[in-house]
Amino acid sequence: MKPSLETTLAGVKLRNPTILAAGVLGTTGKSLKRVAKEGAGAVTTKSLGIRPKEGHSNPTIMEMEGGLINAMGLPNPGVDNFLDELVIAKEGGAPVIASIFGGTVEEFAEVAKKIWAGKPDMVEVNISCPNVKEGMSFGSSPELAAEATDAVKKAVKCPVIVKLTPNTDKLLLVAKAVEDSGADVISAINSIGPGMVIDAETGKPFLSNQVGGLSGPMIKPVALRCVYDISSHVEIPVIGIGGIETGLDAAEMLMAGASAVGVGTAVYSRGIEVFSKICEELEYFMAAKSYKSTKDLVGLTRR
Ligand code: RRO
Repeated sequence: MKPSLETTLAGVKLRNPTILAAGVLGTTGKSLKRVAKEGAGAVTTKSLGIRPKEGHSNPTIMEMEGGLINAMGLPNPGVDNFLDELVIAKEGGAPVIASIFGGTVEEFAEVAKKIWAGKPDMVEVNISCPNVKEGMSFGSSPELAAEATDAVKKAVKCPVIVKLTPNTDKLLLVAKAVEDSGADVISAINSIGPGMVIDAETGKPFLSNQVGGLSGPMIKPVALRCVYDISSHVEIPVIGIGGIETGLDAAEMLMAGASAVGVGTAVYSRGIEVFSKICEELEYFMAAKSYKSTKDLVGLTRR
């Protein structure tokens, strides 16, 4: 019998554990629908704020050995302009996760209230953007993280995911604080940084923002460690993100303690087919090792 890839996150059923991570192909309903049709278990929008934002000027992203560095600066159409996009995204048939961002607790609450009108399946609270000042302060303060979580929980009626940053020494305090404030799921990690790339020709930083966040295979060991630590510390499920490109990467992340995996940078390296490829490879690995369900893998490293 084929192994089962189904997974459930806070009552939301996913046909497989791959999730389009926030920030990639997530600014239109059409692209989200396409990713869902390509086989992703769920799709996440680009983080949406209270008003439209252009983001930083180019260059905002650079390919490097082992992944990417980015400082997009939260370019997004604004929550009000995204409600129609959500309708289209849902036509893809996979659960839609709306990622939201706020500069203050009140703004988080306001964006959450607005996005709830579009009935996303889940809301992800981005308290971890390394490229805007406010992003980092929420993600590295247990108190602020708890307040943002609580505000969003009160504004929506669907499960709430909180996305954590690895760029803090308070990771586990933040994880516990958001769980205690009612978060249903934790996702980890956002990009690592800030990092800098210098152009030797000019002697200047490559990115217009000077610094940015690292993603892709180069951050996988950090992501695995964070997911292992977080899932050992809290009861709620974790979505593991960071360097997942193959079925084996996904298996390792599940073993570290994740219940599902986010895929972002690998869309650039393996194409939009990456979701079905990961599932095929994961299924092959599980069959070869006689694992019947993804549940058999979750947290295996700790058992
Ligand atoms: O838009 C960005 O610069 C960005 C965001 Br909001 C985020 O959460 N993580 C990231 O690497 N870039």
